[in-house]
Amino acid sequence: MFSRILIANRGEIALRIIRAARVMGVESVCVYSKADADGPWLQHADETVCIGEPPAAESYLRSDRIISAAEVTGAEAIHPGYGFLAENANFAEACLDSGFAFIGPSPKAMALLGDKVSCKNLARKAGTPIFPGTEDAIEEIDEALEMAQLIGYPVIVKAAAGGGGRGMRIARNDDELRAGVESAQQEAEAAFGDGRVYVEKFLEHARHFEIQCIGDDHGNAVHLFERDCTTQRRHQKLIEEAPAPNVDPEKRDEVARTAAALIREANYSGAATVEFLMDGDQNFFMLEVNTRVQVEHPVSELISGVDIVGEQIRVAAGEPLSIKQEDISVNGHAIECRINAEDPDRGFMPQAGLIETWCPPGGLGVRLDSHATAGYRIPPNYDSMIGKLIVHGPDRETAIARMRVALDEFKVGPIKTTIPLHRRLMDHPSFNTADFDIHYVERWLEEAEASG
Ligand code: MV4
Repeated sequence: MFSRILIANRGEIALRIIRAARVMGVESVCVYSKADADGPWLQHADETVCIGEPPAAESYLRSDRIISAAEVTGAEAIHPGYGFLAENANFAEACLDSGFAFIGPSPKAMALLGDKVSCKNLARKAGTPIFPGTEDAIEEIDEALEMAQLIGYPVIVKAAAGGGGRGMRIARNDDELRAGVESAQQEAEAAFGDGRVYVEKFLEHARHFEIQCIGDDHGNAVHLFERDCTTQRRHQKLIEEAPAPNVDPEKRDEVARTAAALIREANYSGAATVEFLMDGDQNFFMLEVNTRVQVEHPVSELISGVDIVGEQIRVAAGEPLSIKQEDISVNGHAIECRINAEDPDRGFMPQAGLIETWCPPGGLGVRLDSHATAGYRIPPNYDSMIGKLIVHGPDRETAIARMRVALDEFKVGPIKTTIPLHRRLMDHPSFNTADFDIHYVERWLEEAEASG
């Protein structure tokens, strides 16, 4: 095992990684920007190194400075967290070239799964269900038109290098498809320096479903069941839960097995999430694979009992996974609310500034993953998420009841947060019956806006 790792991230995930490392007897080095000099998580690190100015491009995205910090502090491995450099195969490669372990997949596996065209082809081989569509990037517009003829409209044009909703175009007829391929190619070229796009069937009303997987360097890959992430707004998840409500257990198990098979096929080491859409008949279609630890990993930890960040560190050190598939089962139900410093009444405008009141909730089955404290000043430079409130209970109803109480106890001010919005979502009929799709929050917020 490593004696020291470097954390190339900030905020709640930096704290989560410090805690997982310390539990394993591993020391942490945190790099930070000038905007984060007073970051409360730095108090828990064994050593800290300032790596630059507040803009991420001058600090958390500077792989050269991060690697220098690892060299001067004697770290043996680098954990990228999520966001920033976490899914940058060049960064993973640079870490390895400088003699550090990368706490994540090999650059090769990252690139293979990060490219949506090669990922989809690997999924086809592994038996992971995918949307019908083109097998390769479009070279001639006729390839897109012929595929649309075959699978029927609507179709969606996606960038091979895209993700998280960027570089997509929906087309409902040939004219829209011609225009969509052209503009998606241009946007992808400008955004990613890679203009390759492909076409697949577009699903209108879907639920967002994802399988948590972990692999090691010994050919093992397990899944920790699924999460439902349907409650989202503008590609930003608001609530995640596990297991997914109202899904036939046989269907869940089958898709989970195919997701683990995909990870195994990629010789993948580390944590990965295979994302799917689910239609009204419980058919699954893979969207993409995330090659990092995700924000919402705690719900999977609570239902499975597995320390996902701990396993990431373990497998990066070359050890086998500490768990076998047959030993993992679902225990109860977990729900996570992302607490963002945003004002839902003003278009979710990010709220920087001093937190004066911070009264966190507690009690049976309540977990708060947050770096915030009373007296913490939220810098304006980064993501607005200031914490995650996660509850666990024997069933979904109990978990919702515990979340309502925890949200009622949770007092933050004068900064505006998404806590009151989450409290209202806990009473939303569609959330309670899990009779929802990826657009229900946006429809609900528009209705609320229209009726004042
Ligand atoms: C889709 C889709 C419908 N059909 N693909 C959006 C983000 C990216 N991960 C993939 N996305 C979608 N891909 C097909 N074939 C609808 C979306 C989508 C979406 C997916 C997950 C969560 C929220 C979403 C919001 C709008 C569109």
